[in-house]
Order: sequence, then C-alpha cells, then structure tokens
Amino acid sequence: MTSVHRARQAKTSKTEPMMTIKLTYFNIQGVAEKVRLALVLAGIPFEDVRVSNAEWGAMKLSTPYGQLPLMEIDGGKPIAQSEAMLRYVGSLATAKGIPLYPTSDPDRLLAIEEACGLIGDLQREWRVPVGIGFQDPTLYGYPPDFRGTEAHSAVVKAVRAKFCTEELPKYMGFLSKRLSASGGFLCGAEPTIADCSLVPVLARFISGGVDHVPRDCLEPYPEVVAYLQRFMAIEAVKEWYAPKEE
Ligand SMILES: N[C@@H](CCC(=O)N[C@@H](CS)C(=O)NCC(=O)O)C(=O)O
Repeated sequence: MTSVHRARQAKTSKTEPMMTIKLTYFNIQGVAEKVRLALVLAGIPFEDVRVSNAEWGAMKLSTPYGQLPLMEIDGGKPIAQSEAMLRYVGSLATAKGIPLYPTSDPDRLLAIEEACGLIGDLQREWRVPVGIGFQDPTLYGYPPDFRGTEAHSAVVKAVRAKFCTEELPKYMGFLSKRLSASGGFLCGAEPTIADCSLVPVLARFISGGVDHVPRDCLEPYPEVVAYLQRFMAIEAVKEWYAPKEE
C-alpha cells in the first residue's frame, strides 16, 4: 500500500494561494530526498507518497519515462526529473523569501550551480561503487551469474575501498575548502538547493548501509561533519527526520 506523509512544519500565509504538491517516489531517500528537503526548508506542505516495489510494477508503464520520482502540482500532469523539481521548489521558496534558488541573482545562481555540478561529479564517482553491489553484473562486464559469488564480494569490496581512499578524500577536500570559506553552507550563510542535494549523499556515506563504507568515513573532515550537523540542526529539518507517528 502506498503510504502518505505530510510535512508537519509547513506554514503558509493567509494571502498565499494554496498550492498542492504531490511527490511520489520509493520509500528511500535516493534522488527525491533533495526535493523533499527543499520543500521542508521552504515550509511548503506536500503529499509525500512512498511506492512499494510491488506497486511500482503496475505503475511503471504509466509514468512519463518509466521512473520515479514524479511531482504533481495542483493535480496537473506528473512532472519527472528530480533536478527540475529541485529548482522549481527552490524558486517557489525564493518567492516566499527563503532564497534556496535566487533566480533574480545571476551571481548567486552561478555559485549554486557550480556547487551542484561538484555534487553531480561526486555522485557520478559514487554510482559504480554502490551499483556494483546490487545491479545486473552484465552492466559492469561480468557474467549474469556473477552476483553473490565470492569473486563478486571481492570486487565490491575493492571498488568501494578505492572510492573511500581516492575519490572520497578528493571531494571532501574540495567541500572542506568551500565550507571553510563560507563558514556556513555550501554557498554562504544560508542553505540553498546545493545543500539539499549534498546532504542526502553525505548521509548515505555515513549510514552504515553500504558495506565497506564505514560510518566514520567523514570523521577526517571536520568542516564536513560540522556542516552536516549544522544542516540537521535546522528546526524544519530536525522535525522532518524526527520519528513520525504512523
Ligand atoms: N534522472 C532521474 C533519475 C530517476 C531514476 O533513476 N529513478 C529510479 C530510482 S532512483 C527509478 O525510477 N528506478 C525504477 C525503474 O527504473 O524501474 C531523476 O533524477 O529523477
């Protein structure tokens, strides 16, 4: 069954037109969490629909590109692509005075897009180490029955260890430098869509949910750890991640 959650902290002024947003994705953070975080930071209420794998089988063919997430605005046709959704929500937030994506300030936008590009590079480097553990082995040049073998386990371990010793330090170095300069969030004192994108990626690294990527892998980067804590301490974010009553 589809579970539906509602953001609790949302406050809309009486003069604002009431808009409805429905965001449909799997019950994971994945590529939708950045959009959820932008909605949460903006205080925009939304219907948070989580689809199970069983439901997805019947739904896939009816979606525009055979993928989730989908966003429906005021009951309109479903929109795909999480990056588009993120910028849309960032613009809505900015119009409300919460400058997640300040569309009328090209210099700020440039800085935000540069940060988003860097996060995109980090995510690209992460795709193989994480995907090799569960995706079709033929995608990586291995035979179809490779998955679950000892050789598979050894490859997963080696690829993830390489990520942790080579790519992670490189990107955490870039991020630490940016964060030291800003003293706050990726693009200054206030969070933007770039932070909404980065935080779920960092949270995944330290989740303990990916074998061979240790929970303490960010400890050598105090600026990054402090940044993550700073973001998680934002009241709306704290509420979002607080255990919810079903
Ligand atoms: N570029 C798309 C990627 C969406 C995507 O890869 N969705 C995956 C989950 S993360 C999906 O729907 N997988 C199920 C399937 O392809 O059947 C976005 O960012 O929205």
